[in-house]
Amino acid sequence: MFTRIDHVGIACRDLDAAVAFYRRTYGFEVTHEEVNEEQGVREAMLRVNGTDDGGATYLQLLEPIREDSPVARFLDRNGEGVHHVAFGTSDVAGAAAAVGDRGVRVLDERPRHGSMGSSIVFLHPKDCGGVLTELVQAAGSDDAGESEGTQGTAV
Ligand code: CMX
Ligand code: CO
Repeated sequence: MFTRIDHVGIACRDLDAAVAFYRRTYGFEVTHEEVNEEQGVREAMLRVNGTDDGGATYLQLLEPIREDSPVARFLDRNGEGVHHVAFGTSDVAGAAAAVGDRGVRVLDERPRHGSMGSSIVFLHPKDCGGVLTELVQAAGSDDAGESEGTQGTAV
């Protein structure tokens, strides 16, 4: 059902400073930057491995764009640090339904828009041993296609 760690999400106060740290310390480069209004973040994706087949792994650096966003609340409570882990799947709707059937609260009724055209769903951290968990279907790796697609059922 899950094929890889898609990314680790890291909350930061200053995205440009965080990007500079990861570049200078590890040599990671930004492959994508965007503002996701719905999620309330400005974000950068830094590719850690080199595959181009939808199976890559990233660090996702997250800076809040408004005070009432999940990342802003996280920073207030915890300061900067690891915010979530994201597992990759080729069918995010099917995977979310399967995990939901196992008693984990799925926070998104239907997949939402994520980084780089992906489709994403979050799971409640209190049902995941304290780890905010995201399920990700990369763009183009689909059984199900766009965010609202549900025809893929293979999990
Ligand atoms: N990791 C682990 N636990 C977390 C957490 C996190 N990132 N964020 C909140 N919690 C915990 C809190 O510590 C709190 O625990 P206690 O009740 O023991 O104090 C509990 O969850 C509720 O926290 P809260 O601050 O009252 O609740 P929020 O209103 O912040 O909601 C959550 C928490 C997970 C439902 C919300 O953050 C959410 O919906 N997240 C999903 C969306 C998201 O995070 N988007 C940004 C990333 C976008 C992307 O990756 O593309
Ligand atoms: Co994420």
